[in-house]
Amino acid sequence: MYIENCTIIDNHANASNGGGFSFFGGISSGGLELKPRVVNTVLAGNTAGSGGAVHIENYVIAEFANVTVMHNTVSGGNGGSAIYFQGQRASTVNNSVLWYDAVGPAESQVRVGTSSNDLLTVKWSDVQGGLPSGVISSNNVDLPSDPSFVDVDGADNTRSTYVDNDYRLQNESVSNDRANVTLVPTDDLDLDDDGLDLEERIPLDRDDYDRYVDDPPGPFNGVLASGYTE
Ligand SMILES: [Ca+2]
Ligand SMILES: [Ca+2]
Ligand SMILES: [Ca+2]
Ligand SMILES: [Ca+2]
Repeated sequence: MYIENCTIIDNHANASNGGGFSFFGGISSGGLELKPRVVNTVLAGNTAGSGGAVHIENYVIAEFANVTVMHNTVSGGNGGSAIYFQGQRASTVNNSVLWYDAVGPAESQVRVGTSSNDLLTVKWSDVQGGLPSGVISSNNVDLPSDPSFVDVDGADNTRSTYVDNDYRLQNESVSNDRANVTLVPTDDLDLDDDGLDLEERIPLDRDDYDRYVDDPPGPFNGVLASGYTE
């Protein structure tokens, strides 16, 4: 299952799971594994009882790359305003931005289950408040202030109206051009419609602009922005 270049805004699962996506896999260790891939996608303003933006459970191997997860909230005790994960398998979140999802006293944006098989790895991402124990983490940052979005509350200057909010990074953002190109999945859906090359790394962002372009004056010498757009 490929979900690429999508906008998942203002969806509500009430007391249930996964306001944006709920990925629920096989019913036993011998059952089917679900393998969703989510790339170049923004999830904002979604709510649920568990996993405000995304809930993952039961033999799921999920891959998230260059997603932006903002302003999602959770109401139940399982938590995870951005992502709740008890996948019983190894899933990954790479090159992503998780900011302004609701964070309570004992809550973080990401929550993982307690099984030793709940293997969630987060790399090269900017995660407000950092990651809880149990998440395998490398090369992430938790910046002291947000990474300079274009207009986090939109033209109406109201965060809780999401459609007009602009979660793209400003060029000078400290999260711009620091992501890891080698973690971008291959272009199986041929987003650039070149017909021939499905093996290249996904060449475009959510807005169909080229990835891999240096965007000065950010502090990094890389080319790939974190999140859904360049
Ligand atoms: Ca504004
Ligand atoms: Ca707004
Ligand atoms: Ca292609
Ligand atoms: Ca760039």
